[in-house]
Amino acid sequence: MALLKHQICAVLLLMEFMLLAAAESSCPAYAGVPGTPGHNGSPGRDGRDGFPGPKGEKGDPGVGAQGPPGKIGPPGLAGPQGHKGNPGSGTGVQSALVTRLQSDVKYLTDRLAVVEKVLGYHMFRKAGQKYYVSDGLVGDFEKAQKFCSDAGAKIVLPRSEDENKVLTSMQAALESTYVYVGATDRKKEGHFVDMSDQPLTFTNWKEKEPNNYDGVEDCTVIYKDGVWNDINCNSEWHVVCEL
Ligand code: MFU
Ligand code: CA
Repeated sequence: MALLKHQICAVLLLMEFMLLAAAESSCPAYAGVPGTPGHNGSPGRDGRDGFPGPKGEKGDPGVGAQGPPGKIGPPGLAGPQGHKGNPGSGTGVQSALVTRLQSDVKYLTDRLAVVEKVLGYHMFRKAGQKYYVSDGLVGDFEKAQKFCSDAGAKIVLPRSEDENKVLTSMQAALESTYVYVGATDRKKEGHFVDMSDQPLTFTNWKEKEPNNYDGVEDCTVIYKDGVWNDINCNSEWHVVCEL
């Protein structure tokens, strides 16, 4: 009897299980009361990078610090011979340096004074270490001499082919037929000297000149093409001085 009771119970249990399984799969059932929402999950992983954006506007010029200085340039041409130095006091390198600087400052100060004087003229040209200047004055040789000496200068006298070329270019700019040159033979006919009575170290006489035409030509002029002619000292020509 007890065994039968056990068997019946087992069958009943099996049937209940089967009914429950069938109901769950096919019968509408009451959903029940919703539970409370769960907690937020932890943040997901970072997404991948997006596509590049559009190009921005051009920026303003920078105001950063200046770059480093460039490489040192090639050496310049040799300058003119320096002035005689001051006697040294013999107290070593510093004293020699001061002496050298004093001499350099004097040289530069003197050159600057010349350049500033040159700037006062309407026209000027550099001819080696000299400057040729003109204010467009026209006059006889006496007037030319006075104009130049009043300026602390001398009537122009080219001492080389290069200087002669500089004067020729200046003459073209002045639009003059002749320009007086500082050479005369007033003291000794046929013997041309400079304004300090020294013999000429460079001349550029035109062919058959100087000819002392009519026996009255003791002064010198330069033509537009750069050649020289002796002429009388009373004619009025353009005046150029050298500093
Ligand atoms: C030449 C020059 C003179 C002058 C005369 C008119 O002589 O040497 O200086 O210019 O011409 C023939
Ligand atoms: Ca002549």
